[in-house]
Amino acid sequence: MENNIDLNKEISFETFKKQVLEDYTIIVTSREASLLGRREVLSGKAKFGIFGDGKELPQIALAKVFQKGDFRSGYYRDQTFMMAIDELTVKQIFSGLYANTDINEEPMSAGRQMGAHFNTPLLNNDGSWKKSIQLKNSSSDISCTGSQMPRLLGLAQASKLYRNLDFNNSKNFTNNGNEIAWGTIGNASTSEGVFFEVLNAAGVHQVPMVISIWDDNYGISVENKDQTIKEDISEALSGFKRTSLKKGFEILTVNGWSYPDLINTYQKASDIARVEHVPVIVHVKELTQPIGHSSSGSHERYKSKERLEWEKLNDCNVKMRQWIIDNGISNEEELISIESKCKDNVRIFKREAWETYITPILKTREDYIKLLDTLSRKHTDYNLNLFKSELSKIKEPNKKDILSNARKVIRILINENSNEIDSLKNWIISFSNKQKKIYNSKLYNEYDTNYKSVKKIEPIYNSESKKVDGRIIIRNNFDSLLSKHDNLIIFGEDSGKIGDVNQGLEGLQDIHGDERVSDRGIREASIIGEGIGLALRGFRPIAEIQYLDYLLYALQILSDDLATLHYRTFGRQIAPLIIRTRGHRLEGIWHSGSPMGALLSTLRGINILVPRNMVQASGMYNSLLKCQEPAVIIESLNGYRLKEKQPDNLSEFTILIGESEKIKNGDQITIVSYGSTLRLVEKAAIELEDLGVSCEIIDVQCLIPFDNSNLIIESLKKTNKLLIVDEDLPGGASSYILQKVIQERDGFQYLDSSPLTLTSKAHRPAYGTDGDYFSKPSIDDIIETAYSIMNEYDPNNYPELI
Ligand SMILES: Cc1ncc(C[n+]2csc(CCOP(=O)(O)OP(=O)(O)O)c2C)c(N)n1
Ligand SMILES: [Mg+2]
Repeated sequence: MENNIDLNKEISFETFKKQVLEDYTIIVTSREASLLGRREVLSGKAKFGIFGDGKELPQIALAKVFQKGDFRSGYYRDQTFMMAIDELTVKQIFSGLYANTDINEEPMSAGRQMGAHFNTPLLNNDGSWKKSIQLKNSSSDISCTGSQMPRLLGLAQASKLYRNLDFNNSKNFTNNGNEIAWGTIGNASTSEGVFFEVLNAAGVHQVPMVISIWDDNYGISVENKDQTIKEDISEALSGFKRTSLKKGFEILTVNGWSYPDLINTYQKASDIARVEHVPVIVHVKELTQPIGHSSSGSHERYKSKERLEWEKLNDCNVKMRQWIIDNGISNEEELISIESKCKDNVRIFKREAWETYITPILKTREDYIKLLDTLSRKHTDYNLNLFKSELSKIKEPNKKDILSNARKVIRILINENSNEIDSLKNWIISFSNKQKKIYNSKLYNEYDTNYKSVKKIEPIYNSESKKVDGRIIIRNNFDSLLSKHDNLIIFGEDSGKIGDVNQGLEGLQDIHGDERVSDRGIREASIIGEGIGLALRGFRPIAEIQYLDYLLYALQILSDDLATLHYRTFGRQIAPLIIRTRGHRLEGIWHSGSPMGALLSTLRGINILVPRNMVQASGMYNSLLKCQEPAVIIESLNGYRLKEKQPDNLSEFTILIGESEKIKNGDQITIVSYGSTLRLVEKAAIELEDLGVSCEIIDVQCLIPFDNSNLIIESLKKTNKLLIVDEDLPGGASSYILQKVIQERDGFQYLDSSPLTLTSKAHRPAYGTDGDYFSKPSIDDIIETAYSIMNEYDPNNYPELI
């Protein structure tokens, strides 16, 4: 249904008519899919449905100007657009609704996302990048309203940068930066903070971004009068509008039911953004929701009779139909025939999607029931037929119904032994393992491009290497990295002109240019979004968040978007964004946090690296730039002025991501730590030796991935005692480490005494030296806690200290 036409070319009436009727076919098909989709939910075949009804027509107009190389960052209403650019079929809409887990049938997420969350593949099957310049691209939708905006900024920013930057394979992603990033957002979602944050940034940077606001006057039940100042988002945004003297947005408004106006408006928006790199807002008004917000409720509950009547009359599909007839393009008879064909087609594809979905499940049930029958014949004392009849009478079974039935049978037969029971157990294990691949895989990169592909290269020192401040090492390493990787760009608050607040980028803007090392406004969420979008378009961005404490502003986007991206696209998209920040030991409530537990519980899907010094940190950047992985690196704030030897092979030497490092040998107690507290542990260990305690110190370096070569377990086999020290809250990252060691790696068996964690207090750290001493673990605390473990184990030789 490719519907690109050259809107400036004179065409014959027949060609025009053909185009119009093709467009009409798409909107009618799309509407019918919405109507039948909703019915599938109400009849229980699907769990939840949200559709693009009432927004069909503007999406046809948008699709006409959407070119290869362009990107969409939108939301759940865009099914008509996806159909119009040939990236979504009716069968796929229904496969999504049923949560078919076959990626070939449900290419958006292999059943992981609810329907109507769209994307196009950006990676080939081997994990290599597709040439997005040859494709019509969509970044992957998420449900959180407004969260498509931050990444939209990066998608647009990439075009801006590509106008001036050229690198090895940049032609795979761009044609001189002429690509537009197209955003779509609902009227109510413009109330979200990130919407305004991104708008401001896009206006400042003048990037080729076109944001369509689908305005149906509602956000579920809440009307514009309760959502938006002046009840009108384009009016509210008038201060963002460009003038003859000042740069800003072009703001266009159009009614969503007017086919010719929509086509003209989108042509205009496209020209302005593509050629001039001016961002554009298209406020599409007077849209409707013919079947309400979603399948979870009816809009008759909150819309007045008059509004419902108005929506019927102003339905964009109805108006398009009227326009076709009024302008003599077609007639009633021809349109009825088109509509009837569309309905038939949707019904056929719906049925096909259902058959494709349910057939393998029915086959699984059949296989299982055969095993159950054999089991029944063997164990006649048990009424296993009951299980069979219960399962057989389910008309549309889920995999859960089958597996749960089988697991219950095993429990019933707990006191029996037979080959038949063994067969059923094997079947359960094999079926469950298959499901792991389907539901629990691809949280992290599993392609050959992942961190495991990076070989260890040791730092090389020569005899003349002098010790310098850590920040010099990291700066020189960044300098070398920028020369080596021409698609590397670094940006953040104060990162450009002064080279970051700790001068780890000092002077690098002068050397590498203000496009590659640059300042950004104070807007953490959209700094991260910018990084995500740039990473999707071939750049290797390092997005800098000034302090770890301020990562919280970006945590929602990191968690909802970046962390889920690879998983939710079943490995078809990845954003190898590196987030650089610094944290741990400064002073005060908002400058010394170490909320690692918060990160660990919200950022699964992103690597979390915690270097103790700048050589180690540099090695991590070097490794990450050799592979395709999203990661957060938290540099130690008090590490910039520590003296270290600078390696000769800057940008080359690597750290094996996920490997811990043994810092000191010992045989009585294992102390595990990372980051700034690691140095305290090293100091404490010297005094502990004087007290007769021999400590083995392990720096985990990476929290995700974690201790891949099991250094901690190896150490426990020797010491049989464990202390974990960090400056997160009690129950934070130290408990994560404990769970990994004790439960996941089965470390319990090697312990002779209770494992302990030593953390900061539960409150944010108080200010000043004493605030720190009484809030966070000190050397004294570490000595006493490690010693207490020895005291518990052997009180005769280690008498109580305090
Ligand atoms: C952050 C967040 N808050 C709330 C919701 C629940 N929610 C889903 S859609 C929606 C309304 C969105 O309205 P609008 O932006 O106008 O889009 P429409 O559905 O009308 O096209 C809400 C509140 C959500 N998904 N995400
Ligand atoms: Mg709305």
